[in-house]
This record gives sequence, structure tokens and C-alpha cells, in this order.
Amino acid sequence: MRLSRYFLPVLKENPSEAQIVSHRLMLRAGMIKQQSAGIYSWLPLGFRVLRKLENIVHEEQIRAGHIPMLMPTLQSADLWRESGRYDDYGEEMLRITDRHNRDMLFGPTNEEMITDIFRSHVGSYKDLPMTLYHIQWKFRDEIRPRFGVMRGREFLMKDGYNFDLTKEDALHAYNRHLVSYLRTYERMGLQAIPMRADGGPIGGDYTHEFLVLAETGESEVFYDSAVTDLTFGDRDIDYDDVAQCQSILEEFTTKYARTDETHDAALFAEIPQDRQRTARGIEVGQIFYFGTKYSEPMGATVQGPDGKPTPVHMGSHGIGVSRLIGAIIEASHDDNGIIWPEGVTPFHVGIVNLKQGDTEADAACEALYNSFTALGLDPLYDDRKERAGGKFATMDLIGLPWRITVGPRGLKNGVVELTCRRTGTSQELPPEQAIEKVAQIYAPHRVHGL
Ligand code: P5A
Repeated sequence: MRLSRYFLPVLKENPSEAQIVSHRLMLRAGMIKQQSAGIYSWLPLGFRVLRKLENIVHEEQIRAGHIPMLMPTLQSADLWRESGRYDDYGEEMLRITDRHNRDMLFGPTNEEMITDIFRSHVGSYKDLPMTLYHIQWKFRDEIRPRFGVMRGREFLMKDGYNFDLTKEDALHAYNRHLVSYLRTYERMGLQAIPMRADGGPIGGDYTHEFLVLAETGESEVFYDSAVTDLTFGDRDIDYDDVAQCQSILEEFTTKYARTDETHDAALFAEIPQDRQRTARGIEVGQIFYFGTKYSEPMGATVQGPDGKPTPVHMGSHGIGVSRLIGAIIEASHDDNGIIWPEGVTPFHVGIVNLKQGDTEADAACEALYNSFTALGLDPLYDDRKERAGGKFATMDLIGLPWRITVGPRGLKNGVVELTCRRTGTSQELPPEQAIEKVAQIYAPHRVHGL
């Protein structure tokens, strides 16, 4: 993308409405625009990051054997009356009446709808196990939407639902989700710690939230500092291997880590004192096992091996895709702006032309641009006739992990400058070597499509 042809409405001033750094930087970097309380337009730069996150989520879900689909945002109230949640859900549900006076709602989650789909089409235990998921906009009429996309009213969620014949199978589905989520968050450059939590309006008493530690987080958390030493890394996972998934769950959930809803002061006190931590965290996902809570009242049964109708065991599993962007920025920024982890950056590399209009500098930038594009990488080329200082400030603000600076002086010596956003260190290299280096850095971060 050439910046002269792009739409990147960066703000020079700090927007006064933003209380936390991620919200401020998303507004300043021209990623989002508020349309009304808790409802945002995703401007091109923000949209690119959102798509990157969606792609990682899809890739990891499909790797775990889960099946993508898409359900609508609007739902019929009747389905929710069947489960009993229409009245229970309260003020957070946006209720709508259509022209025929039918009660509708903007979905805050999809347990009822997926259960309806399942009961309509699946009749035998032989079709199990099955996990279906989608990535779709949700609406929750939060009483206090705040912190930008962090607590929105309209927000993007990945929500998946498993259907299993037995509790044991459903617990394997739970473990599979936990493992795939650990991988997903790490690919996004985040450490998200699974913590024992509360089922809330989704239900079930077996549930973990995934929390990214951050001072601005809305949840109070208590944990053994040893959990922060755990990393998932590049493990070979067989998602059908029950013992392997179980042992990873145990590895990541045995040490004490709980949100305030389930905090147990006596258990916490058993952790060696120098490892006891109280902190704040951003909830970027939650997994639930709730058994037959929906399948029973809604009649989602399969014919079991004994020929008898058996209600299926279910769980649901959510990732806050739009919230994650705020969480990533909270975890990765400095005074000059965002620092995107390589896995989620909106563009792989920025190209800054120090002397736009200079024949050689222009040609060198074009050549770099074409080489990156040919390699399947997305460069953002600042080809505007601006001062170098302004170009650097924009690049720092929008946070591309790597920048190549091209100027007549370097070109005389056959070099360009490659700068790392995170460390600020620069290297002078011939252009081909700079390209090679950037290509190598991104090799492990390619998303391979669905
Ligand atoms: C699991 C999937 C559920 O809704 N039903 C389907 C279950 N879980 S949840 O914990 O309530 O939500 C899943 C994740 O969505 C994000 N989230 C939000 N993001 C932005 N703004 C909000 N108002 C909001 N509410 C929930 C969180 O990341 C949460 O973990």
C-alpha cells in the first residue's frame, strides 16, 4: 500500500475521551472511529488488524478440528424463551420488534441458535463429537461501555460450541479448546493465563477465563507468579489425543490462578509468599462446560448406542476478537505509539523515502515495494512529500515492527537502513539483504488461509 493513496487519518493530539493507552493509540493511529457509545467503525488500519486476528483464530480452530460456519446477528426471541434465558438475560440484551410485531434480539451469544441447528440436523451419536464455531458481531448493552473496543456494546467474538455424547467427551472438547486458545494467544504475541472463573449468564461451574495481565484490566486476579513462566511454544499437538490435551490443561491450570469471583483466600495463602500476586487482567476469552443446560430444555438429543434418545453434553468457548486488539496494544506500546507483534501487524514493513522526488530514492523504494509484494508481504510505503520527522512519527505511532529508510546518502554507499520498532536499533544493509532479513523474520508468521 502506498500511503499517498491510503486512508490513514492519524491524530496529532491526544483525544480527550480516551482514558487508557490502547484506546488513545487506536484513535490516534486512525484505526477506529466511535459512532455511538461502545459502537465503532473499523477504519482501514484497524480493519487490517481485525482480519489478521480473525485469520489466526480460524487457522487454530481448524487445526483443532473445529468447523467454521456463520450464524446471523439477529435472533428470534422464541429460541431464548425455550432455554429460559429470554427473561433471565436482563437489560444487556438489545430487544427489537420487527414490522410483524415479532420479538427479535441482537445476539449477545449463540448457545440457543446453535442448539436449534444441531437438533434440526443431527440425530445419532455416530455424528459426534462435533464442534461448530463462527466469528460474528455480538451486541451487549453494557451499562458502562468504556475503554474503546475493550468494553464495547457491539464487539466481534469467536464463539464455538461442542456437542458430545458423554461428559467425558465434552471435557476433552473443553481441554482441546484450552490448548488451541493457548496457541492462538501466543501467536498474537500475548501471554493469556487461564484462570478459574465463574459461569455467569452462560452457565456451568467448570469454566476458565483467559487473562492478559495489564494495569488497566477490568478484572482483579490472584495467582502464583510461577504461572507466568509457562509458555506454550511450538509443540506438536494431536488434538484427538485425550491424554496429551489433559496433561497440557493440568500443566497450565494446576498452579493457583483465579479471578476475584472464585478467589479462595485460604488456598492463595498456601502459595509461597514471594510468589503470591494480586494484579489486574484483561479477559480475552472464556471456555465453559455446561453439560445439558441447553440440550435438555431445547430437546437436542441424539440416539445413543443403546438406541435411547440422550441429551448431548455441550460447552461453549469464546474469544474476544475485537477486545484483543486493545489487549495487544496495552501489552505492547511505548511513548511513541503501538508496537505490533509480528503475527498481527497490519503491514509487515514500512518503507520511508527520505527524499520523495529524488529519482534514485524513488526507484529504490519502488524496487523494495515490488520485491516485498512479490514475496507475499505487505509493505506500507510512505511516498508522501513530507518531512522525514513526520514520516518517522507516523510509522512509530502505527507501530509496524520493521521499517526500511531509504535516502540518497545511503544509496550512494549501496545501503538502506533497517530499523526494529521494538528496540529502536538500526542496521545499514544492501536492499537485497534487508528484504531477505524481513522475509526470514516473517516466515513463521504466515497465515495459510482456511
Ligand atoms: C462463550 C462463547 C460467552 O459468551 N458464549 C459463546 C460464551 N462467553 S463470554 O465470556 O461472555 O464472552 C466471550 C469473550 O468475549 C469478549 N467480550 C467482550 N469484548 C468486548 N466488549 C464486550 N462488551 C465484551 N463482552 C465479552 C471477552 O473477551 C470474553 O471473554
